[in-house]
Amino acid sequence: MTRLKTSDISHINRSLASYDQALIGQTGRSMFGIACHAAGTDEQAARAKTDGFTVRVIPVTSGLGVISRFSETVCAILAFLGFDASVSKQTDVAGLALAFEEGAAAVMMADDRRFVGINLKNRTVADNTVLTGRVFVSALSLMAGGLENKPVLVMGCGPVGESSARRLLDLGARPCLYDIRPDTARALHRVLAPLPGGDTVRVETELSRALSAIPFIVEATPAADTIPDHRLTDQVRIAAPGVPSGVSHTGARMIGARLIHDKLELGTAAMAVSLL
Ligand code: 2YG
Repeated sequence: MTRLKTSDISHINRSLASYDQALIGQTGRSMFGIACHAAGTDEQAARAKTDGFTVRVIPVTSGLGVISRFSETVCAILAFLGFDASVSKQTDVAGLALAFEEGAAAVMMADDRRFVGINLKNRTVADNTVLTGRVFVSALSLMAGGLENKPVLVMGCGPVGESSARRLLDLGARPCLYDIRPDTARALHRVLAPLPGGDTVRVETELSRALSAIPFIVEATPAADTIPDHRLTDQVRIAAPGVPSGVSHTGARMIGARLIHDKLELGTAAMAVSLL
């Protein structure tokens, strides 16, 4: 799993409003709306619940330690979405205890292994990896006008790719699994095959063939520039939860609104909505 750098996230706070507008243009729905689509909840009902839903973001110093601006950025995303969010004055155990003592509705925190939200009342755990896959597939579906019966290429068959493929099956799409390690793609195929729609799941070992045949792509790898610019046809639509982006800067300029990529926003929004 990729560890974010401060430089990955330092722009987020000041660009939330413009990113939200861009998403509305691309998908017809805001960050909050896409998160509701991923959670399968009604947007109006969810909005009503955010008021007074206090979320405490707790910096965690374990392992490789705090990422400067991480907690503040998570907090800014939550506040932008209408949650009553703040960064805890205390880190780690003290911060968690304080959240309970102050009656917070939920906490959000990340160590080197997991980034989670936890609803302190009903014990729901929102996992960033799982919800990032789900929310980017929702965004792709909204951008594409639905993915029912359509083949969708999933690049990267790790935890985000798996969550993406599961959501694709929920939406009636036909996941085509690719991983740089074919055995990883085959292992995911074995996991998905017994699920409803699992019989439509395919494994692709030749990336260039897949990219020339399938215009809908979920790029969930931790590598940069995995999709060569010359593969970016005017039919392609890409949701790219992988960090760094699998589409180059040149490629992103070429396909413009047909690419959705961010490093923290949509996943955090999906976590927050799933805690309501
Ligand atoms: O509290 C802190 O500042 C640090 N303990 C945060 C460490 C986060 C490590 N994890 C990552 O950087 C990413 N897995 C977060 C999610 C990226 C978006 N999918």
